[in-house]
Amino acid sequence: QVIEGGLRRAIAEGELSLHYQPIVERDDLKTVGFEALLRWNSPESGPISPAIFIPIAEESGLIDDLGEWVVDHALKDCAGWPDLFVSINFSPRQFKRANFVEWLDARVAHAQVAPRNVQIEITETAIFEDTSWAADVLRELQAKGYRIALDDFGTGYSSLFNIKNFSLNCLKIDKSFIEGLGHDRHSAAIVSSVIHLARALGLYIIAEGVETDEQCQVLRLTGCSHMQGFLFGKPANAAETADQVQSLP
Ligand code: G
Ligand code: G
Ligand code: MN
Ligand code: NA
Repeated sequence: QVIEGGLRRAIAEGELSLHYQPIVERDDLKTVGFEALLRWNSPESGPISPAIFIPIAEESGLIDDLGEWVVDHALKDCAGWPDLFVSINFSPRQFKRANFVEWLDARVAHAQVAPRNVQIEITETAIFEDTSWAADVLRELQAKGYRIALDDFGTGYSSLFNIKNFSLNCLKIDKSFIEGLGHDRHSAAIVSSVIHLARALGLYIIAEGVETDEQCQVLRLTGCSHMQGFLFGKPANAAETADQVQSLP
């Protein structure tokens, strides 16, 4: 309740910000997009993680206002970049709002961003609770040109049924699997299988949490198409990101 009141004020009074982390392509490690990561710097408590306040926003209904704030700011920043995509996280409840597609389309049109430069990150729980409805929404979004990425792949109730039956463009392999590359044979086997599966299904892969050269090399050799992690860049604020973008080749 303390957090809820604080969050209401945070939206109104500019305590929120978005940080952007680069997503790079496998061959030349060129940046092709950024994931938007929400930050709340509370005057009383200091930085609070979205892992803590997003669930509270979901329960209290503040998630709609918060989600709108995130989408509008992410799109505004993306509009200033040269042909790079922005990857936006949506919680299950945001994704399930009535008229999600119309709502998003209106924001994207207003920001004058091409749908292909918008990647929608959803988790498995968002789509598997109400599969027929989610399937329709994802199909519609994909038809309009949005990129659909399944976030945290491998950590939830993943089932192969899901990736077969939903309109997806991308699987984001959770960092817990990448962490094990190089010393844990099971992680390596899982990562390699997921990469091959994704390729066979025509999906691209973003390996998350890449921190070492060794992990990067293993991923490249295995055919992973995209990577994200501290090795390529930490999340940086909008101004720093705009500078980074200027100096891209
Ligand atoms: O960046 P960090 O590791 O603190 O993020 C923690 C969690 O919060 C991650 O699961 C991430 O997906 C989620 N998250 C970050 N930004 C947003 C956002 O704008 N919206 C939603 N719904 N989740 C976010
Ligand atoms: O759930 P989601 O995948 O959206 O969360 C992404 C989170 O992972 C962000 O909070 C981001 O700060 C964090 N992250 C990004 N790159 C790395 C990394 O290389 N190592 C670790 N440990 N965390 C990372
Ligand atoms: Mn994510
Ligand atoms: Na993830």
